[in-house]
Amino acid sequence: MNDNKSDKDDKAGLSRRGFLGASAVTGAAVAATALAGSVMTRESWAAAAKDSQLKVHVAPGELDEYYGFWSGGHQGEVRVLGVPSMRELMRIPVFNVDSATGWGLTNESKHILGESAKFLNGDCHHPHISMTDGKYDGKYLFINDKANSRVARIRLDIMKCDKITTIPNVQAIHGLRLQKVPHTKYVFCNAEFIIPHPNDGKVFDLEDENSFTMYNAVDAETMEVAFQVIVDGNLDNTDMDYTGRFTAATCYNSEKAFDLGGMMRNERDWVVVFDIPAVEKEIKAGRFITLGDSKVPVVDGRKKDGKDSAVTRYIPVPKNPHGLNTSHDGKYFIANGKLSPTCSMIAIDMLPDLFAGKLQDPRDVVVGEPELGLGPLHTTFDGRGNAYTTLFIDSQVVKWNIEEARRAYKGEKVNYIKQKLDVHYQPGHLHASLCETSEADGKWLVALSKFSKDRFLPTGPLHPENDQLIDISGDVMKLVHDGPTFAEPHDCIMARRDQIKTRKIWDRNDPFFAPTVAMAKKDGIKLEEDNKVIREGNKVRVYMTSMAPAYGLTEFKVKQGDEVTVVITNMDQIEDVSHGFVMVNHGVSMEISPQQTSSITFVADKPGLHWYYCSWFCHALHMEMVGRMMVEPA
Ligand code: RUQ
Ligand code: CUA
Ligand code: CA
Repeated sequence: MNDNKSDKDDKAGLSRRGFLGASAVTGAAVAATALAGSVMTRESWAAAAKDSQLKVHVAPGELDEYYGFWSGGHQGEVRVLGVPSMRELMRIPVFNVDSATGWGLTNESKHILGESAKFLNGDCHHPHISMTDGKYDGKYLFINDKANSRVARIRLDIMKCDKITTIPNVQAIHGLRLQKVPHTKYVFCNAEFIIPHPNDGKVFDLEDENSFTMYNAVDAETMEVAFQVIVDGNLDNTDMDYTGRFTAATCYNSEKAFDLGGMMRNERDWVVVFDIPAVEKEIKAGRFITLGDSKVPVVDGRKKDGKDSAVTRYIPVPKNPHGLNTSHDGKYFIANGKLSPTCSMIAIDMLPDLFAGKLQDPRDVVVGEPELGLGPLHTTFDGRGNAYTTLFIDSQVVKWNIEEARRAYKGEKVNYIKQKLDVHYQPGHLHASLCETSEADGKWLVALSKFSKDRFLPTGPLHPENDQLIDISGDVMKLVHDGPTFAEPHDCIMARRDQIKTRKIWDRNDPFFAPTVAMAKKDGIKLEEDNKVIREGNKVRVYMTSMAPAYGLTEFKVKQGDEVTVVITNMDQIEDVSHGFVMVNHGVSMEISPQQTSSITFVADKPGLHWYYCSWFCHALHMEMVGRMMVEPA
């Protein structure tokens, strides 16, 4: 133990030694201090967190217990971290362009991006892993793009994006969650903004009944849009239950306003609940429309003359609610009040009665509305009956007991608040290990703080965000790690490492590069052996292999103005021997990992000699892994 009392300790009127001494004798001392509601300083928490910090240290060569998948926000990618070390393991480009892997540059990635390759930006928020029976099955990870209204899928065996879908006739896909039970058949995604239909510039009025937004379901396997549901108001976040029947979404703009003042007018907005089998029934019965040239069935889920639709119910909750979280026990949809200090607990087992018209008032399904603090945004769970909610304005995570909050709502005198922990600062999402599955294990919690202010070395006007790791395995939360991150991990999830199974080298039959394999076949090329140039008019295809430290072709000749496609197949079988291909001064760069085929197309517009080189350090003679393109003048 540290025997030197620091200046800071004195200023804070605290003896770190004394504090640690007490907690060392019995952990209960820490609990008592925290539960008494005393505000703990940075120093005292640091001391209390000492033992937790030991758990965070993953020694060199050791592996983390959890995979963390972080949204890269408006940077457009997904990041893979190890938890609890918080070490960044990998980045998966999705809605961005990436010069290391060539995502957005290679033909394989452009094929996956399709139409949306024209966008160079994205804004992803919500990563979620496919499930079977309410548990992660490790197959796919899905993520939204708010900026260009898209949903992407990542194959977790190779950790590459393999499909991107643009949702038609909507603007800004925000909330995204998956069907949990019996398996992820649908990806549910919220289109946030209300727009006129058709949006052809003739009407700009949001009051019009032809102005609306839609709740969307994407088929997880085909990635085609399965259906859309028109809603009243707008849509923020969403989640699904553990029966496979209901999903719910928050709406902060029940006012259908177009400015800040208008969006805050109502004291209550609502949670809209969707009966998914009922939507499927409507479509089967032909009760749907289509919009524009989209063929996607659209079901109307709005109230008509005060009467509910067949597929939705609107449950009033205060005020501009944001996060929507299903408790891990499947009992509640929890709507986070944002402009109200409360969370609203909706009893999922009462929803069949609500849909059957057996309840007088939709508010009857609200069975708890705990007062938690200022700015509740998102809630997570530890599997032991506690919920944890971020308080954006208070800069805290509040731990509260779910069933006690329900009893308090009935009038019982019970203090459901267990602890408030300062985080730094202004937290948005928070996520506890496995909390969105039935296996919530209550070990780690990450609070994704939007501001870091004074927590790190200054980096100019633009600051990093701060993803803080909190140990929730004991009776009290302990902050154990500050994690600076670049713009902007809205959300993250954690899966046990045994739930993710990755390939070490590519399968030659992988669909990721199947279109390139098909092209080679047409050209009569054996990708694993041939080093050949095929010409078809001014289109030139250069096929070569690579094996450390050499390309199969160290020179090729083309004519100025030719459209050149370089196709490289990496014949190395050894794990980790990735090659690259860069054509100098041509904006050409890509990754070719062991047993992968990658291709990239460019115009040879400059006569002369142009070197190409390997960009991934693969061998002692990596620098020598080069070749020359010779371009004859036109
Ligand atoms: S939302 S900070 Cu984009 Cu996930 Cu709540
Ligand atoms: Cu191949 Cu470096
Ligand atoms: Ca509102």
